[in-house]
Amino acid sequence: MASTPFDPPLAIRDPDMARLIDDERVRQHQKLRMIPSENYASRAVLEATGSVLNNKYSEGYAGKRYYEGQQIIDVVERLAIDRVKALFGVDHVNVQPYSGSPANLAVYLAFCNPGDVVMGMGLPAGGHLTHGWSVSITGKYFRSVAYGVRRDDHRIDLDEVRRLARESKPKILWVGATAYPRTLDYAAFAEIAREVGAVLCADIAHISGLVIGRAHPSPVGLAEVVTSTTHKTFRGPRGGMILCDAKHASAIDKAVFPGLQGGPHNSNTAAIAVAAHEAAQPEFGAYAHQVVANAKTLAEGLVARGLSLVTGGTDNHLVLADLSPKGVPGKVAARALDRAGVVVNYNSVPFDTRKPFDPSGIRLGTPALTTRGMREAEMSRVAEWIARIVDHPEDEATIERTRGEVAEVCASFPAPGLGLD
Ligand code: DSN
Repeated sequence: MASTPFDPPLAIRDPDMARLIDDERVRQHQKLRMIPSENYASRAVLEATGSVLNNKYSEGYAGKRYYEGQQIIDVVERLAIDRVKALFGVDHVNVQPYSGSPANLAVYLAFCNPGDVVMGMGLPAGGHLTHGWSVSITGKYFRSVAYGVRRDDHRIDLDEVRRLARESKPKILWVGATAYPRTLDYAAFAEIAREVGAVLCADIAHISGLVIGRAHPSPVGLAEVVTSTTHKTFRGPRGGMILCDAKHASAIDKAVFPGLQGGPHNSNTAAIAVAAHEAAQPEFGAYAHQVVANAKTLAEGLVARGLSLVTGGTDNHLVLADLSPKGVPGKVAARALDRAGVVVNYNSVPFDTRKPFDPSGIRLGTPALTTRGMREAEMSRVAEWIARIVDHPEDEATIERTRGEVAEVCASFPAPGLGLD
């Protein structure tokens, strides 16, 4: 076949970028990636993400597009929708949101006018920016009311949620979090939303894979709208999706396009379909349960070594450690851990007295390590390494020794999708 000037592979066409991508591939292989919102997408998901579907514009929805040439794309998008519908047992799915924040913005656009009251978990308590936090557009364009967690046990205070909802009558009530290590009580939230006439929206970005695998209760049937990213425990491409009851289908679709976005990212749509196909396999349920079992073992190991955990442990995929009793700022610990080969993020803890950019905690998750096949035995070692570094964040010999032990374990657990196994 005749070649064109565009045919050479990346390594020839742009060696600098090829090298950077290779470096990142090696980093992802050699380190323990414990940021709870990250994972490893499979080779099949990555192939679809980097496919020629990238080249097609498809504004609109299957069967009703504004551009011709949709013979294949319509089938791709319908397949993604049907697979996600079957996974969650929902009436309607939109797979076009570019990620979680646009998915959530579309929900506001579907149900609210500027200035309306909305309610969500406050960022310092573990909520997401887009649930109405002040610095986000969702806190600037709407009158946002934040609920939090109890001071004594750091669990969601449902009495406070009910009281605030009765007082403020929000249009939307969000249930969902990015740094909350416990099971969410969707039935209780649904009761509150019903009483005050709010649309209950569950943001399951972090836990969608756990919901599919039945390692966390599903909000479907209780929340009228469910949003999620597709790259966390779902293990798909960077993207977003909105699930809803039939009665909201048209409002949600109109809000995503033409309300908020232009053409969907078709290669991501295809990769969502691939991830949904993978999540429908029986082994995905085992994965989801192992994510939680690993997080519990990690939490127990950290507590046994003197770390203080928000809520004392975990029911899901993440652990939030408050390092203030140790006298070590979260950022200092996170940087030392990264040098030792354990990648976490520093994070505020409830009622934190430090600033968000220099907070008291670190947030750890098990989705990526579990994808690599690590289990309880490895989690006990990980707990030992984390506690060791937190106790000696400036001891070069300790960091060096830990880095060697981490690298040895990583070498035995090849990560999917990297092409290094
Ligand atoms: N969802 C956030 C996280 O938890 O990392 C990013 O927005």
